[in-house]
Amino acid sequence: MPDHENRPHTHHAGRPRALRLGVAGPVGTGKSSILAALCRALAAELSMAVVTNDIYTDEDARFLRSAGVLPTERIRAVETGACPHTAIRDDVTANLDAVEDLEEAYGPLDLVLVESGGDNLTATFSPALADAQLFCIDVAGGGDVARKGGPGITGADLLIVNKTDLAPHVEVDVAAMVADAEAARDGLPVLALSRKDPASVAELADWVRALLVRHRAGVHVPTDPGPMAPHRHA
Ligand SMILES: Nc1nc2c(ncn2[C@@H]2O[C@H](COP(=O)(O)OP(=O)(O)O)[C@@H](O)[C@H]2O)c(=O)[nH]1
Ligand SMILES: [Mg+2]
Repeated sequence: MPDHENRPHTHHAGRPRALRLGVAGPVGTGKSSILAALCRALAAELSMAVVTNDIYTDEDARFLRSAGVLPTERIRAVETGACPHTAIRDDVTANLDAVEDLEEAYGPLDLVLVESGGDNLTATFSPALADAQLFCIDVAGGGDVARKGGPGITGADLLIVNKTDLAPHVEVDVAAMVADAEAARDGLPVLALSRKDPASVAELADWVRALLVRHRAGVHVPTDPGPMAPHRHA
């Protein structure tokens, strides 16, 4: 068993450690934008930090720092090399170190957001890293994406169908896409989101608030959406 699976869930004096919320999904579906929106919505009431994962660069961290949504030092980049899913799933050590460094430096924190260096539909977070995870797809990827399945779509704590403002331009029926997603998820929630639709952003922030309440009460159980399909690295 890898060492990280034995790490304790550390607690700051009587207070549960920060909720670690992963945001996964294919490249370009809007993960960084979701992190920015959550920081904007919640940073006034919660002590937050962010960890980004990129294959070759710290592009996502720089985007978030320049968005000015959190003090820049609370945004850390993990450069994953190779397949980004490795660092969020198979060996999460670098990410756990980044999260723990942030908690050490700025704790107690309420919420740490971890953005995956999204590669495809199959990458999800290990429960050793994320207490809960969002999986993000977007209407621009096509109305059929929700039917393509994969562990993120079927098992993430929340599935986001993002960029609904673009639906008319790409001829996607959002309601049908959400219905397909719900059919694939056996009762787990689906949220149609656009950063241009403040009500949907507020709904997302409320979902995170409710999750945090459950985390603090010790009743949230991290679940594993399941492993990715077997594959090989050249
Ligand atoms: N129209 C629209 N564009 C969005 C929305 N969210 C993100 N985008 C755009 O989608 C692109 C990719 O977003 P980003 O957050 O970097 O995706 P990531 O690769 O998943 O982190 C950027 O050009 C964003 O401006 C949205 O709700 N509506
Ligand atoms: Mg990003």
